[in-house]
Amino acid sequence: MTTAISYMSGKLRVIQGDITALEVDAIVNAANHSLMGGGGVDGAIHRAAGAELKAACQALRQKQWPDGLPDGEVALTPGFNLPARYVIHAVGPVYAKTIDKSDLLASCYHKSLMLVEQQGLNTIAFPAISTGVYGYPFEQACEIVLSVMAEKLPHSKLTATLCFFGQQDMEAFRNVASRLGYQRDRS
Ligand code: AR6
Repeated sequence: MTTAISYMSGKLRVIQGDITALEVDAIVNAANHSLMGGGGVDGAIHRAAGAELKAACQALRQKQWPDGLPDGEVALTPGFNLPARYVIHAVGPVYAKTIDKSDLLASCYHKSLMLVEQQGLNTIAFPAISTGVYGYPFEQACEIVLSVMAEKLPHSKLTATLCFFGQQDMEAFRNVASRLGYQRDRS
């Protein structure tokens, strides 16, 4: 885990590491429609949370989302064996060159922030949703994330963490933020 860098007067923290290790109120999972787990960060979260997480996701499917969780939608479960109290399962869009799905990716971030606020929570951490198996170009995804955070965080008591798995992703994020004029906080 690297030292965090911060933006937006400390409301947005950016780190490199494993999201399953974070002691925050809620971590966001880059899930799929089925909510039954998968590879990437989804697999890591299910492994670390334990079998109860899958059972909670099955219950969500039965009660609320019988046809699966749609793109851009989010759903809450406990974190079970994770240090995080809750997991927010968000389904990012599969990238397609010819269809603009930026609203669906923004929706994952926006709805996750709304959900933690509704729950009265203060801290939330996100992985880079859709930028792995789902193929969303990393820099485009960073632009979307920054715009949601800049719109939402200044008016909220939340602190959000972006948790990038690789050092290269962390560097790429810093470059995008700098290109778009987001200043790092002075430490
Ligand atoms: N902590 C933080 N970030 C991680 C971790 C981790 N432990 N593991 C991977 N990442 P992906 P998607 C990063 O593929 O593109 C799954 O099978 C990874 O480096 O996990 O939204 C689901 O079930 C990348 O930057 O999610 C879905 O079917 C980011 O997490 C599908 O993949 C997202 O990569 C979702 O694809």
